Amino acid sequence: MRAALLGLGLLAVGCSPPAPQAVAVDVSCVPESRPLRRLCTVRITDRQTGAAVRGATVTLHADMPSMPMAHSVPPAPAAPGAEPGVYRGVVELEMRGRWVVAVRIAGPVNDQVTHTIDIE
Ligand SMILES: [Cu+2]
Repeated sequence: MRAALLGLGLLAVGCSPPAPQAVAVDVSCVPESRPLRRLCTVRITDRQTGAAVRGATVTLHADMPSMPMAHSVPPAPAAPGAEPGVYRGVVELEMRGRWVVAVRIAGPVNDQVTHTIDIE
């Protein structure tokens, strides 16, 4: 009986947004056409099943930690590609130096990871 009640409790917790560790998020960014343009690829997989996470809304928020309030790069959407669970978007950075891209994920899963880009 006690175990059954505990089980119900866990089910109730399951209704809240999943913990950040529910998904694995892999981010890579490569130069694209212009020096300050980066094409970022975000791959989202379910940690438990390894399945690709489809239907997520992914946005890329770039900022320069060393220059608080100095930049306001508009968030760039990362759109789903042909491969399930893979999203791509382009960030336009504004100067050389270290940038941090916050990758925000919403939809079937909610998570945020950061990715550092150094532009020489
Ligand atoms: Cu700057």
